[in-house]
Amino acid sequence: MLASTTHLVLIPSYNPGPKVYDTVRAARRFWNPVWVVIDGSTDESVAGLKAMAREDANLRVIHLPQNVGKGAAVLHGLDIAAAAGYSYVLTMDSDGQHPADLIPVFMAESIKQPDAMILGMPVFDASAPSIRIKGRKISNWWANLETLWAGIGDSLFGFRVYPIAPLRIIMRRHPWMRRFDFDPEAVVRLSWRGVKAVNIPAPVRYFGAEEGGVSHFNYLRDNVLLTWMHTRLFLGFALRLPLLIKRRLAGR
Ligand SMILES: Nc1nc2c(ncn2[C@@H]2O[C@H](COP(=O)(O)OP(=O)(O)O)[C@@H](O)[C@H]2O)c(=O)[nH]1
Ligand SMILES: [Mg+2]
Repeated sequence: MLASTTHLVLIPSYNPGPKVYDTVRAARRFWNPVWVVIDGSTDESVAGLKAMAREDANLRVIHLPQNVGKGAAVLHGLDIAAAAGYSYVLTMDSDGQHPADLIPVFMAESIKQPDAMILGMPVFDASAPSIRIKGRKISNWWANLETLWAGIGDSLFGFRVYPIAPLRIIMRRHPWMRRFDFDPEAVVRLSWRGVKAVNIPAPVRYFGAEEGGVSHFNYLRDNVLLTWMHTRLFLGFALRLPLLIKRRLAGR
């Protein structure tokens, strides 16, 4: 597969467990190039991923020695991608939960609609913990209110194509968005900047520990973080309300 010069796959990875190798291999099968940002992992994936990159010129592994959080790890990748001339990244998790086979579909949509962000709409199977689905509904409700129902299908799903330039501007201005609060804050703020959301259904899987599933979601810590994030966004929403109403009335 010829390397894209505009779109790359960016995988933030923090102690991802054994599924990381298949995940990266699958991403490479469906896209070229693929970059992994190792976010201060302390497991064997550091050596394992570096070994994979030595065998594959189209897989780049960027190693952050300290854990900085998902948002900060993605931003690190965005800065390097922008310097290398890329305009879009498809972000996906390193733990096998996201459907690598849909990468070409999401990328094609982004190429067709270059002003849009392409968002995965999670299709859950029976493996999804109901508490996570409920929490998601709350975050989605807030994100839709904060954007006056501008079309965000899912606020939290990390399988999506972001335009790099506006996202870097937003992240430089907003020092939060560095951890688990990255994905929802990114879509809401991009929507405020006029970036349209295109939603595409994408299956998501939750693996049990016995299948090699790993999650670093901490129910209390991350829900506090998400609540604080929506409080910030709600204040931003109140300030932008006249603009958002004007846009809605103009049908944009
Ligand atoms: N939770 C967490 N994930 C990180 C961090 N840095 C990078 N990630 C990556 O972000 C993705 C989502 O994290 P995960 O723990 O799987 O969250 P979940 O899928 O919502 O349960 C994975 O690819 C992680 O490897 C970090 O500091 N914390
Ligand atoms: Mg996960």
